[in-house]
Amino acid sequence: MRIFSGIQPTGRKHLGNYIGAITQYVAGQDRGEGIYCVVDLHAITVSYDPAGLRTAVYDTAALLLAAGLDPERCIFFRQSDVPEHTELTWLLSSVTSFGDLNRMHQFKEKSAAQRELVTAGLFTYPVLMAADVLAYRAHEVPVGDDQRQHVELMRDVAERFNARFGETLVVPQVRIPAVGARIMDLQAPERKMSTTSDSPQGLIHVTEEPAQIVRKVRAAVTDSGSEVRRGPDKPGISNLIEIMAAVRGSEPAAIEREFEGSGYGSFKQAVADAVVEYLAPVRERYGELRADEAALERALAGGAERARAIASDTLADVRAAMGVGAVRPRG
Ligand code: AQP
Repeated sequence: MRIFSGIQPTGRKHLGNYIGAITQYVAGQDRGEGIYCVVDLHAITVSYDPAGLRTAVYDTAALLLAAGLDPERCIFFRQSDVPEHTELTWLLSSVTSFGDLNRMHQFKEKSAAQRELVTAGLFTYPVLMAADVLAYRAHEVPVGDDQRQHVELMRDVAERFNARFGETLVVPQVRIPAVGARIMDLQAPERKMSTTSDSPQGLIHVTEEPAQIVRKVRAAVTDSGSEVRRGPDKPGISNLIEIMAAVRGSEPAAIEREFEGSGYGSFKQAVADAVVEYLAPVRERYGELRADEAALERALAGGAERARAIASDTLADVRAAMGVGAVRPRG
């Protein structure tokens, strides 16, 4: 079983990224061959600062290592160090439907939010994401719920490629966690917790100070009732129940039973304490790992070399199947 996922080096990672994606990456190391990358080429599709991008790659790399990725037990690298991703993007763009790209929710949301240039790169972002995964012939893609549509698209791309050029690529399955697939903003629980959100009080960073975490959870928006239960009329409390279940490794129904009759105040305090405890070891390790950029660079470079060996093989098959380039001598 080969598992692949990528994460953007944008800003500080939040609790949604951690629960929805990062914990799945770490668990993937025990279930199969995990291949994970920091997708710096995705990050350049919106306005960004070049110097800040390098720093953000180190921030994200240190966070993933602190969370438990082990370069000895998985392949962990920086996307731009493996140029096969970009070549494969171009080749796959010839089997990607313009109409499908035009229906991507993320493009619609991000292009609407862009104050300056809406780039072609933002539009073709899902093709690069398809190339990331298909280059490794991965079987499974662990992501949060917001990435479901992009994985559907890459499955279509792989199927269309195989139908047109012969069986070459693996059609991957999406893997979305049963609990915590879509952690919502604490201040606006009808929308997902998001890096680019304009409500800093609505998101918890993985490396945030414990006192800040407590303050934000206690200030989370809830409804006027007092019962700790899920419901469409209770998006704020439902979100806190989901967070509590995810950090405890339990089920939302079990959380509802445990906190029946306890009231919002004490429930929020319990959630805050649980989140602080959950993130504390990561925050501590992050501080140590982030301080040594040379070690981070070595880890990423070693991973890129191993990744490239796999991706270049796939690319050679893709080129051959498409009739692109010189005929390959049979080895
Ligand atoms: N709120 C969320 N709940 C659960 N999972 C989430 N993910 C993102 N938000 C939530 C999952 O995190 C992984 C990495 O996402 P990314 O590479 O897109 O990183 P990002 O851009 O920093 O994440 P955001 O917050 O999604 O940013 P914007 O502001 O761009 O919307 C993915 O697997 C994603 O599903």
